[in-house]
Amino acid sequence: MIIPEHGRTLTSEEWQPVIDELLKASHILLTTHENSDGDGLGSEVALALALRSLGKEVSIFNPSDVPPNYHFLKEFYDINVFRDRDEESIQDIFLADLFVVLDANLHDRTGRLWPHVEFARELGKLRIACIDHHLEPEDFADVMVCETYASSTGELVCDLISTLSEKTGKELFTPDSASALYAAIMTDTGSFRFPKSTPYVYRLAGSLVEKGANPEMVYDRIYNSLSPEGLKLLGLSLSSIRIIDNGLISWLFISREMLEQTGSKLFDTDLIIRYLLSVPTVRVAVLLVEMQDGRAKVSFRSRGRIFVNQFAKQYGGGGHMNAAGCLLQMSSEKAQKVVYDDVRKFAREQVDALDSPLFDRRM
Ligand SMILES: [Mn+2]
Repeated sequence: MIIPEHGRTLTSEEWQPVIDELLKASHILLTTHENSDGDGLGSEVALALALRSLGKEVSIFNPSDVPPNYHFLKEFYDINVFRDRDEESIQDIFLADLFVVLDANLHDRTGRLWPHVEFARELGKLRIACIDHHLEPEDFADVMVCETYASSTGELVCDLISTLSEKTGKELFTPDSASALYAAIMTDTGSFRFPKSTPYVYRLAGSLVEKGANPEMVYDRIYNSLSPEGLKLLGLSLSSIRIIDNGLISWLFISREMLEQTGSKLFDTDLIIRYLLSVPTVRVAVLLVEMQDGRAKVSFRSRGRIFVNQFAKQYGGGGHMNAAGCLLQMSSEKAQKVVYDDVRKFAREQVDALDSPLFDRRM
């Protein structure tokens, strides 16, 4: 593994298999994971713009809607939601000769698109590429660039577009694609704070600003985006946060009732989780949201070397060392009970291991 502090870019030989697929294809379909975020959306918009200027037919189809604070990306490129029963959506998959999955490394993260993609693949010509930075990729695509050293998929896509520009002798960055990539990298690094914010990432952000990215607009659109209803939910949530186990864990349950009472939506909860780590003793934060369809959405955050992705994995979820999540197919009452007991045990074990003299702090 590459030492994160130094950052790096892939060599053009390492990109070659992906570039071959991109240049060979004429109709390319891009997608990202369910409950899309800034990294997935910014990456697909930037790549779509670059591929379009190479004369490719490119469409973006996602398994879920674009959250309102990312709507500005739709002004740069059309982002469609894939509808199972919409003939045109399905048609697009069958017309494509390359399907590119961004910011996800498991086939089922593409949600309702997957059965159609699989069918199109069986019928013949559809190839699959995957570009991602999450841990533990599944071998589901024909070509994969899965690099966990990268702060974001945006960082990798930036590298890819630079390599494509070199190979084709065309400048493929525009102010719009630069802003989209800046949004991708900014959101996935927690505004350039997380451990993978290497000197390289800061230089990359600078180079995107040179290419015309607008950091002020991007930040404002993404973070100053609470609706009045969301702000009410924030107030209610802040007073419901529980800090347990001597400040080690922060816990918040957002019920359907809280969402309904404030008139807020599921995406409003995404902006609330950051407050759960605002108490310095907290090492593990848990946000559990009761969804309309009866499932429970659980998000985990951690401080330091605590691998919440490992914890989320036992429930079929995943993510990164400090940010992970899962969807539980059970009532929120049951989910609360299960996760509450498990997370207390997990946090205690993790912290004991970190405090042990056997733990190498240089890691
Ligand atoms: Mn990402």
